[in-house]
Amino acid sequence: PDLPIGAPTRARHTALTRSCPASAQSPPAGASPWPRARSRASPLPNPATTGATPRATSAREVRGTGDELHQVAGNADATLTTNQGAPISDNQNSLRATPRGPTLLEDFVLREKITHFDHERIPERIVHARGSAAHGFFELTRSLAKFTTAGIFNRVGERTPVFTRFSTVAGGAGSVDTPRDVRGFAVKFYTQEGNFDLVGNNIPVFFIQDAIKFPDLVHSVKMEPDRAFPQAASAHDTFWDFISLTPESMHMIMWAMSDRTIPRSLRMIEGFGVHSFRLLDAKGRSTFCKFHWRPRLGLQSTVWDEAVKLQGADNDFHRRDLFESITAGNFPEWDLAVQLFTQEEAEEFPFDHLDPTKLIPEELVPLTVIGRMVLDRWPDNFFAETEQVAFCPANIVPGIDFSNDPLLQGRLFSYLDTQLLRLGGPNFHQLPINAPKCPFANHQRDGHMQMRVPKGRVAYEPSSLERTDGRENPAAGFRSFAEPADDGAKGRVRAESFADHYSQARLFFRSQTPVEQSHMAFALVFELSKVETPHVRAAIVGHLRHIDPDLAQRVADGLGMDALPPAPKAAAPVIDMPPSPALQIIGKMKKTLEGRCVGILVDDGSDAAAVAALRGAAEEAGATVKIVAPRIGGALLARGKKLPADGQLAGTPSVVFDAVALVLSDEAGARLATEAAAVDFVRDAYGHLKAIAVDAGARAVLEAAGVEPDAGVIDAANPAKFIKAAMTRQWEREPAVRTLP
Ligand code: HDE
Repeated sequence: PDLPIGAPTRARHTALTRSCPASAQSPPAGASPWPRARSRASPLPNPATTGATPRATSAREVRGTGDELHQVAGNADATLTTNQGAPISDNQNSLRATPRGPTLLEDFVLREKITHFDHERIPERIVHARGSAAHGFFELTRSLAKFTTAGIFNRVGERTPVFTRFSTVAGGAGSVDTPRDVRGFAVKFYTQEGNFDLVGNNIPVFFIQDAIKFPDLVHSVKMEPDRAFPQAASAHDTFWDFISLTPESMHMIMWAMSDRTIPRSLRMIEGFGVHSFRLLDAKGRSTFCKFHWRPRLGLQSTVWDEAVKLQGADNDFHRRDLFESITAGNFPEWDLAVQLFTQEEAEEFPFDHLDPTKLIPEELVPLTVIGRMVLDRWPDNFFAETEQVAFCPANIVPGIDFSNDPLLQGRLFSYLDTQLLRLGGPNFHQLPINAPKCPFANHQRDGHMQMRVPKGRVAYEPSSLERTDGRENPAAGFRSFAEPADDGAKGRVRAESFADHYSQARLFFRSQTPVEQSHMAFALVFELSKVETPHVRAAIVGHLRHIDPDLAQRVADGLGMDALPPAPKAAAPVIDMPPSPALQIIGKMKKTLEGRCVGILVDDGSDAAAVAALRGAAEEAGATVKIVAPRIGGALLARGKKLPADGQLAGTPSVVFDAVALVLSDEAGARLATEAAAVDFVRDAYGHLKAIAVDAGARAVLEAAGVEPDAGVIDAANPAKFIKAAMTRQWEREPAVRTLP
């Protein structure tokens, strides 16, 4: 009710606070309208917990020393306390001088809660800020005992716990999951001899040859500093300007412009350790090693238009996909394979394996599968685990060693350095997600956020006073490879063997299928069309001439150039290597629906038997099926029951599926033919080269979408044919839906 100014204060107070549950305890008639601080001594009921009998001691029970502090699983019976353990009586109202008076500084409960909240964010990673992670294990299936003393590569059948984080590189932590970008693929193995971090990417090469260029590369790809856009995109002037002046990036650019950078799922990407590492045997002999992760679900990517539309449909598409598959028990799995080679073999390669812009074709050094990784547990808490995990290429175990790759050498410094800032001090290794799962002991002490309470007077070694935290162990401790020193002179130099920037770019391009080649040309035209500076576009096309003249011409035509720009001088002759089909995606796609998702669009009157048959066939083939309907409550099927929907049509476009089916009555078909979301559902599925099953009623939507039925558009009455088509993309359809350069 409207209250006249100057109305009795009691009435005003009651009216203004009527909706506040705690103040519903209006003072008894005749009592002072102002409850005194004293009256707060008895706890005010929290509407959410009224009725529950708090066990006042339980919060105290979980407190103790050491590790119990980390055990904070939900305890519904616990009394809410401050961080100092003081029980809290009222979590709804701050302490006020009078009910409508100022809040008191004295309110330590309020101040502690707000202070903690104010500090909830830590700096995000400068690169790879957006990531999703999961727990799992690595199981060794083939021993490398001949080459390395590392325990995890010796004991066949042993399962080592892992934590794996996938990430995009350029965007911030809150950016989207599906930009064109490299994906990080970082695995922390909690081995019995310490943590081994394999901090890789989904691309086996990198943009630059020397770590000193990394800040420049990253500054160029990040949003431009004066305007703060574009976020999470390489399609802008500064990136391509830097690239045009950095010919060593050309091989990586070919990968970045391929569909590898627009993956369908994190479960369907490969991972690479990129650099050469060394394996060391008991005698200290070294074998070079490259690490590869191979997804058991096969490789699969989206098409560009689909990746763009996914950004609108679901910012968290990859995170949700990983979460849903793991929580449903469909655990993603990768094989770990190695390429092993000797120094002598390396000397015969037509490139320098220490140059991180080069890969070793599988056809030259075959892959040997040595184990598998299964991700079977989603983290309990995003911040505590996925955000606070700190990977570092320098985390290595006895039996493995670094090579002299200058990019790797720089990385060995960078990660710990950045993590000291990001995680606030030198004790972040004590966080549960980072701590080794084997015993660890040394005399490092103190520092911000020290969680341990070391005992005794000795914090040094050697000591004759008392034996405390550990002694060195020459027999089992980490040893570096006794590499003979090169007799060259010290200097800021780039080895001559790093001079060839185009041959492997050519190898990659020429190893692709024609479809993949045209996607690369398309991506280059798209990205360069976003570049406003003509000389930058011209410079890139100039580089492409060394890689493949036909590619250069197609991109130049796509950009509307009148003539091919001049090619820059190449620092080394470009050589032709035999094509490596292992570098394709299409060649590595698995014809399967396992791990994929099929969407079935239904409405009232859809035929129950047809829906059941399609669903059964898709599930039989290993797919997840989701029902889409105009209303989330579902649809009343003909000759069936009400079928609840998993997604509402407007919020569940076909981009989130691998294949779609439409089962509609004639009336629903006619109605949905005028519904943009339904028409787009079909048009996009068609444009993104997906299999589409339709029944008679749904044909109206097909027509409204202007879709020309082809081999991938299948009668819903034939689920087996639909499933077969759904196991791949309809590549032959592509020329009908878009012009590719
Ligand atoms: Fe990283 N990189 N990087 N990088 N990198 C980081 O470390 C860096 C490189 C990779 O999920 C940072 O903790 C330098 C190659 C992954 O937490 C930082 C150079 C490869 C992740 C850093 C490289 C990677 C990072 C940022 C050039 C593939 C995310 C936050 C010498 C083999 C790990 C952090 C996660 C993260 C530095 C190049 C992979 C700044 C200096 C090559 C997967 O330290």
